[in-house]
Amino acid sequence: MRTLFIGDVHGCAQALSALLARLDYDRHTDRLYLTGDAFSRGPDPLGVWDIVRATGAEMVLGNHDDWLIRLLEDRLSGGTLCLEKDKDRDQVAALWPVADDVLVWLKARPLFIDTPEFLLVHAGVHPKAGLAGTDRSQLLTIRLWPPAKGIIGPRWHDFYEPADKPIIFGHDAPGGLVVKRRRDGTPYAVGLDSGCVYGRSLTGYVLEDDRFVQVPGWEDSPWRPEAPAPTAPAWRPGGRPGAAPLGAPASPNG
Ligand SMILES: [Mn+2]
Repeated sequence: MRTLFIGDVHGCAQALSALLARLDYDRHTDRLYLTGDAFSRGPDPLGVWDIVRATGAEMVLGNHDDWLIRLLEDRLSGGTLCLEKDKDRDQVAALWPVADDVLVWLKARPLFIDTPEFLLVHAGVHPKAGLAGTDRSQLLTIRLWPPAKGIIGPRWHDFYEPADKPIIFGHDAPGGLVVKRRRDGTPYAVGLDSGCVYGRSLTGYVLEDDRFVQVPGWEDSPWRPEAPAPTAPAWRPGGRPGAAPLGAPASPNG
């Protein structure tokens, strides 16, 4: 039994499909977890939904998923909220044939998944107070620490004390891939949003093997990166023998 994590897919069904193939994903022997923000912004949210159903993937709720719940509820009750922005309108239109099912599924997504082997959240946790001291908004959107708006500055995980199990998260495409390790080399914080929808890459992580696998993101992405290239994260390819990422771009944020 393997435990697989995949970063923010954002409607990039083709990349998700390619990554599952690269991971040799097998529904019967693998547990699959997504970091949230599955559908929005990208070219094929309906294709992502098909893959979610086919794989039985688990997922924590992301801030875009939270907003999608509002959009779908509004539209299903005759509202026009989704018409205000192109990306919202397109996403709801693509998912409309399965809107009822998607809504039921999204509303059942937890804010965190806490197991003996890992803690999975979308954005992060309060670095001092831990999960118990983290509110809903922080679980969905935290990036910087001390808390601030924007995308430039130290991250919450820069102040996070290693726990007995790794915390896995997404949400921070500007920050890119994050791997923080203890002195013995084992990871205690793993950030998997490598900017798939911005044309960078989609990242998977195999917990038992401490192995990263990447595939190219949305090639025709019209979205510019949210920020200039950030400083390199604590990226250590080959932290263990055989742990080198497959298909990693020349730059961890590339
Ligand atoms: Mn997010």
